[in-house]
Amino acid sequence: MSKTVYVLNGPNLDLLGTREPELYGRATLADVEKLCQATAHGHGLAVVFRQSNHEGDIIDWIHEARVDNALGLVINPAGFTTTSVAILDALLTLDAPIIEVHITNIHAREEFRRYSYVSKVARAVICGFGTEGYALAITGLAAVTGAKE
Ligand code: CA2
Repeated sequence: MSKTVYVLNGPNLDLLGTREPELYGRATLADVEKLCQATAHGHGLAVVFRQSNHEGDIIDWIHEARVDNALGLVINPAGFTTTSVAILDALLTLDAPIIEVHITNIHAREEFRRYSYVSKVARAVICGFGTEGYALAITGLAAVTGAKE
């Protein structure tokens, strides 16, 4: 097993910090990447951080995480959460633990946001902590994999 955590972000998260700050906060995706890097380094881990608006990219990166023997995978599937059997199928090929993150509390929003295909295979789900949820996910991964320092 490698010391690398993959952090994958789905559609529209490239807009983080530029639109709807009352919902998603003011941190940009670049800020979130820095937070993930700092948190991972604190546990002696490395991060591969990616975002795409295209489902196939995310599926390819999940395959990459498997080939790379990633320690774990953190994913905010965004709008693909509720629709993507293809992302679920890719995640099913991973042995490493998967942590699902949502910036907002999806259970306190519209009903359609509550159903998640990804939750079927997630070791844990973090939602509602804003972008801090990414740091919590990496610390949680470090704990469950025994990498916590
Ligand atoms: O709360 C989350 O992290 C979500 O995964 C965000 C998704 C939404 O579809 C999920 O239900 C919950 C939306 C991501 C859109 O990101 C934006 C960021 C800034 C401005 C506009 C959109």
